[in-house]
Amino acid sequence: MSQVKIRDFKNIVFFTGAGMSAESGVPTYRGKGGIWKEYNYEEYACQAAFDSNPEKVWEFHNKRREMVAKCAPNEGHRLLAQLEKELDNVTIVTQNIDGFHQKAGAQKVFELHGSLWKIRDDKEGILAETFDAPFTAFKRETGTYWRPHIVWFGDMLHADVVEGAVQAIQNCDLLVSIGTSGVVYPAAGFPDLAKKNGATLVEINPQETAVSHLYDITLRGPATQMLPTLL
Ligand code: BV8
Repeated sequence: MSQVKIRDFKNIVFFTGAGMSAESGVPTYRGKGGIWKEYNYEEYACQAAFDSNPEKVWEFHNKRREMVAKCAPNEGHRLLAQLEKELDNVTIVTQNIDGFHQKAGAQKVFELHGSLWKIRDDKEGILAETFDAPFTAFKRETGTYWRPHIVWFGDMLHADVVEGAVQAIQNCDLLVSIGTSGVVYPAAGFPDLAKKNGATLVEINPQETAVSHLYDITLRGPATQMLPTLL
């Protein structure tokens, strides 16, 4: 049982990574079967690749749309959404792009790395959302292309999202990190902001991570089993 109980805290942030959706069947990035083990992001998931071969980049992202569309939020996503409804101040800051927190009913979600379901036309400056899987109308009549609204390596994170996420993290008294390897910056540095402001930090991950030393409590197990021990 965990000696930390969520209801003993007032301002709670759940900081999630790909491990949050592992039990939904969505592959993680760096573990066994990880996405970046199978695909070189420089060929399929970065601005330069998109500029030189948008069709190839869309083929990769449509594979991911179809694969995620076959999966569903798990017990862990549902529990976080329920806690957000029940408690006064719960915020979810996610590195995930699958939209499963929202699909499970969560409202206050900051998507640090964008969304698989959002698209944008940088030339026209427009943002849209489509759950088509696959999304085939990526070449626009204007001759421009819809781009996945995803923060790729080398992209700046979206300032408004970072501002909201950092504000919640700096004001929290409990940060629970779930399913992240803590290697991608600037996101990986965010939990330290909470620590510097005196928050209690809990890490839920079956494995030791690059940032485990930051955490007051580490729960070594899968999210759906470890989260209930915090109730
Ligand atoms: C930036 C998009 C400023 C979504 C991703 C050189 C050139 C350019 C940049 C850099 C550079 N060197 C360093 C950088 C910065 C770079 C970076 O940090 N690189 C790292 C790898 C060294 N960061 C950036 O580029 C960021 N932008 O810095 O802008 C800038 C600009 C120009 C030049 C310099 C700086 C943008 C980062 C965003 C990258 N986008 N993907 C997509 O395509 O899918 S990366 C990818 O990593 C995802 O976004 C993912 O969210 C993120 C983090 O991964 P995790 O979520 O932690 O997943 P992972 O698989 O790693 O771990 C899963 C964990 O779950 C494991 O620990 C496992 O044990 C655990 N687990 C498994 N099962 C369970 C579980 N846990 C609980 N329960 C379970 N059941």
